Amino acid sequence: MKPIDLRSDTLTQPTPAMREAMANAEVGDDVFEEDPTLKKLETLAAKKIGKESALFVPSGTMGNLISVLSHCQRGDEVLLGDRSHIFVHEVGGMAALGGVHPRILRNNEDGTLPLPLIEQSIRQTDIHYPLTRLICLENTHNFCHGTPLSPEYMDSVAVLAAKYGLKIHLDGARLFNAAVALDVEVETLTRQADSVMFCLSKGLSAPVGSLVSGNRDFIQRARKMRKMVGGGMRQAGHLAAAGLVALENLVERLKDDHQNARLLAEQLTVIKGIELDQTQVKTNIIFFKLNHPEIDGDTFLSRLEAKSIKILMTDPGVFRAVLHREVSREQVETVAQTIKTILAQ
Ligand code: TLP
Repeated sequence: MKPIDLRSDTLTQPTPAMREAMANAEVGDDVFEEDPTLKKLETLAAKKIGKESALFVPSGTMGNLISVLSHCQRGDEVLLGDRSHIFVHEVGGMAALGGVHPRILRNNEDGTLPLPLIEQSIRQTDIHYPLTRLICLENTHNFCHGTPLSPEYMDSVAVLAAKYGLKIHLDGARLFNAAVALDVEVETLTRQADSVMFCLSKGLSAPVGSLVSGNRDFIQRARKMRKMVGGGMRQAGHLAAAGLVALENLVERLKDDHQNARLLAEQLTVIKGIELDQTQVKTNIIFFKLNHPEIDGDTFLSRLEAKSIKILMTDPGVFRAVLHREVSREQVETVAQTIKTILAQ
């Protein structure tokens, strides 16, 4: 039996339409900028994000890295959240590979960075200090319950950035989840940022790839950085073909994942031994704590696995479940029922 896999939306398999589009894609060598399908995807992405230009990259991690490297010089400082993916989950790439200095600000529970904290963290001109260059935001904020950041919040960060001459990079791995959840145009969440990364390979179900967008100059620098870190691809149009299907056909359905996440949260909240704040569930990601006198985190995971259900333990006793295209409403019911049975033992 195929497991119900809630570890991540990255586990989504390509749809039949994607497989067909990939097989039949017209391709060329993208380092020579001669792949027509890739160009089509980059043009569509730039249009959707509301920027001049876009660049296809193999992963979100690479997209964030080359964005930071394209904005910053060695020794520059970047302001970012202590729960941001770039800080926690990207192997310290900006420091290791770019000599860029991360300055960590404590995230609010909703994924925002407090505005006064941002302002007081911006360096004065002083011979002892690095230069503050960039603010990184994340929307939706994965490890802050998948919360979408509002256009109003993004606007207020942009006002600060403009006041101090800073750039903004948006890690929008799940940007389309944010737009769908808030029922706003994507552009209302990207107009504030100088660069935006979003992923095709999460809820949008494409097998590989992310896009970085920004103005023409920025994308020219990013293209060179991508080559430097080994991300210049050849007949990548085969991958882009799946991305086109994702952007054209799979955005609207993200609301089904959000509905399923709410349903799962509703059903888990009432189970004894689970601590979950339903009001925090706004997109496709749920976090909950296990508080059971006899069952610890590892036992819980292995009992779930024995029933063909997979979730992720992100900290001892803390779990993340991510809803996606391959988890149906019926399977949500099965997951909740199984958890109830395990914890009743
Ligand atoms: N997130 C993955 C894991 O790395 C944790 C997941 O399962 O959620 N930004 C954000 C906000 C992300 O959530 C991720 C992936 C990335 C960037 C990196 O994307 P990839 O995996 O394509 O490098």
